[in-house]
Amino acid sequence: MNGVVIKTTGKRYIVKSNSGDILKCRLKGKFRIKGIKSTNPIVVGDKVEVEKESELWMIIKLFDRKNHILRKSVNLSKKTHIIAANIDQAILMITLDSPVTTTGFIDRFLVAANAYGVEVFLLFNKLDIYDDVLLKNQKTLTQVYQNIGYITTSLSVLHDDLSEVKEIMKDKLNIISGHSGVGKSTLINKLQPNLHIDTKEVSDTHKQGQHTTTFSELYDLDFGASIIDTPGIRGFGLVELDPSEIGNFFPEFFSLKQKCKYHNCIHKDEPDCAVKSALEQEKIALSRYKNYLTMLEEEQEHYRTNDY
Ligand SMILES: Nc1nc2c(ncn2[C@@H]2O[C@H](COP(=O)(O)OP(=O)(O)O)[C@@H](O)[C@H]2O)c(=O)[nH]1
Ligand SMILES: [Mg+2]
Ligand SMILES: [Zn+2]
Repeated sequence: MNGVVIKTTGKRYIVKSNSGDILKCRLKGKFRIKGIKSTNPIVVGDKVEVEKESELWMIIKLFDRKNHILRKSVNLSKKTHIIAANIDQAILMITLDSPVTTTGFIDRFLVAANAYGVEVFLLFNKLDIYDDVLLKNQKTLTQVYQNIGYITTSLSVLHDDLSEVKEIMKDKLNIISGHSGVGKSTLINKLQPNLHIDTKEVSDTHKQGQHTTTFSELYDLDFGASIIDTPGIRGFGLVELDPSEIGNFFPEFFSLKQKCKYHNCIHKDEPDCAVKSALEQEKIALSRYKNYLTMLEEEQEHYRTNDY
């Protein structure tokens, strides 16, 4: 019988079978995923085959993953912790006030999601508290991200109807991210009031260095979507990128790359760079280019310090 892992707690795995049964399972044998040194072999979102063996349900097979997302390495063993697998869409909730979400944060998130092969839905929240200036900034930002192909919605989760959001979430396995205080719990509670999921976050200082004992959980929502709740995780860690790769994860840069004079152009100091000309013609947003340069410099710095 096949199903999806909806919760993991240590050695226990809760699987929802394709016919809707909730099964407590254990792992049969060892599951090693090629190329990943991970602390956890099977995660929420994994598609598995289960079999009953003398009263106990066993996971006997892990099906190939469409993608998986990682948490930043939290210890020195270089092992990674996989948060979830088979994500269809990450919802990035953004507010321009209370709290402020910077374009630096947004663009970094988009690069990570792109590298993981996860689609992103940008949800701007708290429009009810924006003044004219913020509303104008919000419009500009929406335009920037729509122009490069992202789906965006802007609203007040507290006051507005959520049918558009539901439509975008429908038939997908979603994961929700964004700074603490942007309104993630408010959204989930309004989407499904009877869920009572624990959406509170651990404090910022604890979040960074420590290994939190919170576990992700997958919920099926009544309107036909699924959502993964990952307590304490507002973004996801990025596997190290080669500086020359970063531009590939900016879709509007990637589509111009062929026109750069050098095939390995990093769109910085090279002559005849199609990305820089597009920037001069205002076809590429300055904020995107600046955030790209920042990421590039950080990765280059990283490379240097790791160069023994
Ligand atoms: N003004 C306004 N406040 C909101 C809106 N959505 C959420 N909030 C408030 O923002 C605060 C943080 O929301 P919460 O859902 O806990 O954020 P989370 O940390 O992302 O889960 C709460 O006081 C919410 O009532 C909104 O659309 N407008
Ligand atoms: Mg919350
Ligand atoms: Zn270039």
